[in-house]
Amino acid sequence: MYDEIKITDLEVFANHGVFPEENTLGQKFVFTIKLYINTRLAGKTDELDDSINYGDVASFVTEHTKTHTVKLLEAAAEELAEAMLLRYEIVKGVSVEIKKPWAPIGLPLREASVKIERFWHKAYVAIGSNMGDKKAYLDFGIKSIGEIKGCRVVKVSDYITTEPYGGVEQDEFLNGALLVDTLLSPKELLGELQRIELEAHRERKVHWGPRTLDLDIIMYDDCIVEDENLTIPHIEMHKRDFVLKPLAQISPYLRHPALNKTVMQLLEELKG
Ligand code: A4P
Ligand code: MG
Repeated sequence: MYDEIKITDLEVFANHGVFPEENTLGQKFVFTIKLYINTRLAGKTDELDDSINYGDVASFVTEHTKTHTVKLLEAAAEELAEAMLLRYEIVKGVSVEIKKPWAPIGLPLREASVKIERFWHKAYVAIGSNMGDKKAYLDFGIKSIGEIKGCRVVKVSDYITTEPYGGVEQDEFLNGALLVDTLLSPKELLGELQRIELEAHRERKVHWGPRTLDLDIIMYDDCIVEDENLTIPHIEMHKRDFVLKPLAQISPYLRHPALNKTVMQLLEELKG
């Protein structure tokens, strides 16, 4: 799907390790890095500015590894993958393989290694408020999401005023939708959204009742999640015009992975 820029077997002398002597004496680590990007533009323009300088990547990997000592190869790979995805805007994903030649376990192995792949994901978040200064709560929610490490707010719909849905007698809502590029897993994102709801003084008293700030994950890539605490796509999204209308404004052709219909189609069907 993506093109690949690859650095093979870059050697870095660093101090990662579980054993104290590893942290002081140091040892050799060998990196194989793949950056998943679209190289079409650079292929056409022949300009380095339209791609990524693999010399810069190699320096960054070296510098980062020398300055971020951890115990596990898993942690070294995770931190490095995240740092590269945050640093290089056009990179969609990375593969990081770290090999430790002659890992000190007292047995004659050639090397131990860890390899991970990490990607930016697309999450759609519905936002709503029907208490106090509703606009200020929505603004606060969006600003806070933008401040999460590993989240970028890419699109924000207009805010629309909507009648309360769900049978509870309450004030009208202000609703919106946003597209967020994220490095977080669905569960991690839910945790962050709930933290932000709490910061907005949200108290969970009445189910479907009044709230200062409600942040729901509507979709996450093409994922279907059915956990105890998390259902994606949002279980009621196709029944709610206060979700579909703002969503249609930012991504009309977004397709529900289970119903196999676009947001526009779902909205048309709901209108009947
Ligand atoms: N949960 C499961 N899946 C998700 C998901 N995809 N995103 C769980 C977010 N949370 C998800 O939510 C209850 C539990 O749902 C969470 O603990 C989470 O683990 P909550 O926000 O704590 O409680 P709630 O909001 O009272 O219930 P719920 O079901 O989230 O209500 P909704 O669906 O948010 O609906 N009318 C208008 N016009 N506009 C509105 O925005 N909102 C509601 C609330 C009712 N009527 C409305 C509006
Ligand atoms: Mg909710």
